[in-house]
Amino acid sequence: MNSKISYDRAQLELRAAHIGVGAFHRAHQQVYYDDLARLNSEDSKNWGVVGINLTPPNISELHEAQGASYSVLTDDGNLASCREVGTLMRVLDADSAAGFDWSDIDFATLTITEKGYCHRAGSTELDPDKVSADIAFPTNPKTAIGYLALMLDQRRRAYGNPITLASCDNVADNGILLGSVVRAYMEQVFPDSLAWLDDSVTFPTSMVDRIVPAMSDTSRVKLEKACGGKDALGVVAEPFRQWVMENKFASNRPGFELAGAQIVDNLAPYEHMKHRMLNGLQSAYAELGRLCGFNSSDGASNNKDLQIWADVFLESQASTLICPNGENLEKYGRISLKRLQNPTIHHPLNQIASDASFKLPQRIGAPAADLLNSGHNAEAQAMVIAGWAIMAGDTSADENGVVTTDPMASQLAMLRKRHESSHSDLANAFLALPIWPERVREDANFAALTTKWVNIFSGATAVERLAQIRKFSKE
Ligand code: NAI
Ligand code: CS2
Repeated sequence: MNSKISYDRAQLELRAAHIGVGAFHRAHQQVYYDDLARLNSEDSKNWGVVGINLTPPNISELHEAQGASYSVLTDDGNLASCREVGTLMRVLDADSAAGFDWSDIDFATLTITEKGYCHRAGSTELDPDKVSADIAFPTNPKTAIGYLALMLDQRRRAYGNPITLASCDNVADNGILLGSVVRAYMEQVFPDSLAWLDDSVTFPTSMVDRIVPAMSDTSRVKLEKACGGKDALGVVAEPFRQWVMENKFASNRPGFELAGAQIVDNLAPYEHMKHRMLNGLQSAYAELGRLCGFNSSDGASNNKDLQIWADVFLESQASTLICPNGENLEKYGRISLKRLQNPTIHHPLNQIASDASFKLPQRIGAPAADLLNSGHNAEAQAMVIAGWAIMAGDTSADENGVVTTDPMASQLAMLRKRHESSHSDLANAFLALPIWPERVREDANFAALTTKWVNIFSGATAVERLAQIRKFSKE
């Protein structure tokens, strides 16, 4: 099926913005905007979006050259469906974004990656070292936080009208985080705008979900063949998508609920469910799957031993959750595993393992702390951390050239080298990183279990590791 743009794009008005026009944005938020335009409903049909990329790649000219539209191919192994998206009206790079007039923008989203918030991993605190250059030269910001603060102070406040800034990144409490780092930055650089900021800008938290692996040459060929032509911005994604947004808006906003999004007062249960079940399993397979010789999510999740382990892991993760309204955690876990088994979404484990220092705190550390606090041993979580300790900082490429990157990569590689002779020291060194909840860092039994699995995994073959994982799952 190939669904072309059916609405009059001349009706679109540049009323929304997005920072971080990556694969996920093009396959997720932008599809909701396009759905609204197709619905042609009076109060939401004309939301057009300006995209801003503050870091490479610069896709502005590509976007313009292909007529400001692109395709999204969704495929679940049974049905492939292609749709054109036309609501991304312009894309600006950092230089052109500096001069962009935000006066007509009511609503903005961000997907700038877990490390784009200039915060301390595992917290919502601004890390001053990561914004020191912007603090020194505030009118020439290089970070998203510096860019937003300058826009709010020098453009938005001047017009006085409120704005909603919604993070859509996979970080814990993403709206609280964005509000915290923007306010901490403005306290130092634009203190006279703080009262206006508190009155006129909101930062709702979102849970966003759709598996959108980085495009490869193979997926690009598949998309262009299925969608009928050259498309440098097209993306391949799974059919599943979900967007749950906190009901906290300062300004006019698109009626995303008309396109199936959920607007809720209590977002946390939805975020924790997704971060700990779907994302938690992805990260668990990124660590354990690679140790057992797999390089993709579907490869690991189709292995019988790792499926049986997933049941144990997901049950322990689910036991730390409050079930969100309308959800069933046991069913959500089954669907999560099924989604990862989708053979058409080749999701490299090295990509999922990237930025683990910013991902594992909410996916593994937080549930482990909750389990320990409720008297459980959190051994499945200890296994994932042990796997990370053995491989963190390893930048070797997989068979498709995909490498794992992490802002802490050199520090982690040094820890591994320094402690390669002692499994206990390696486990304790990783558990001492300031990214984990205190309960995890200080629990002697959890440290002993992490050491146990570092010892089991180190030096063992993939087959031996799988046998040990199978044994654990059956205990
Ligand atoms: P991508 O690599 O295609 O795009 C990354 C985007 O982030 C680019 O537009 C880049 O300009 C921007 N960016 C990167 N580092 C930045 C920084 N330090 N400051 C400002 N902007 C920066 O990645 P993709 O797939 O679009 O994912 C982006 C984020 O979306 C993820 O990190 C995650 O938080 C979130 N997400 C991704 C999902 C996926 O399946 N790919 C699903 C759910 C959420
Ligand atoms: C993945 C996520 O790379 C990763 O960190 O776990 O991008 C995951 O695919 C999405 O959160 C799914 O919504």
